[in-house]
Amino acid sequence: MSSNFRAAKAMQGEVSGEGMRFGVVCGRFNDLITNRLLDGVSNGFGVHGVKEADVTVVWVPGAFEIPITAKTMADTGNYDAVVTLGAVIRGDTPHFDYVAGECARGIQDAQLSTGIPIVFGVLTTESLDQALERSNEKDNKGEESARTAIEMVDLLRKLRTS
Ligand code: INI
Repeated sequence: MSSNFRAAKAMQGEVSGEGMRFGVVCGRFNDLITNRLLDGVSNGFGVHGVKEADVTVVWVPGAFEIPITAKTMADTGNYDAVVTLGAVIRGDTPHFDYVAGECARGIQDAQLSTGIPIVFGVLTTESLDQALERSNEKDNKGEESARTAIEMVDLLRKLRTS
């Protein structure tokens, strides 16, 4: 008989952020975009029950500085998850690939080494227009990142206690 894993015991996180504590690391480079991403995070957290008092926002010069800052926040034990926000735009720099690549790698390393979810809310785009399209009121990577952070906190709690 074939198995049906749709019917098997399944787990996923709920998007209910009441009582959760978050760090947000925000890059100042391209702050036109990162402020819009931060607005998205505010909406996402607000809609899902996260209190302003439970969120700490830290600004850093650019995307390259995000991983060490996110890791430092995660290491404190004061946050259930960290959301990172940045905007790396290819047109701005010949070293786009280094900045974007090292930022992504550093964030993944940090979440794996700390065991705290660190969400990749860093836009890597070809143009300012593409970054604007992904940081507006309808489509906002910051809002999506806030939801992802809440869901991952809940999922990892469930997995660790199951
Ligand atoms: N930082 C960004 O966040 N986005 C960029 O597009 C960018 N560009 O284009 O260079 C950028 N550079 C700065 C970098 O993140 C560091 O702050 C800097 O190199 C100092 O370490």
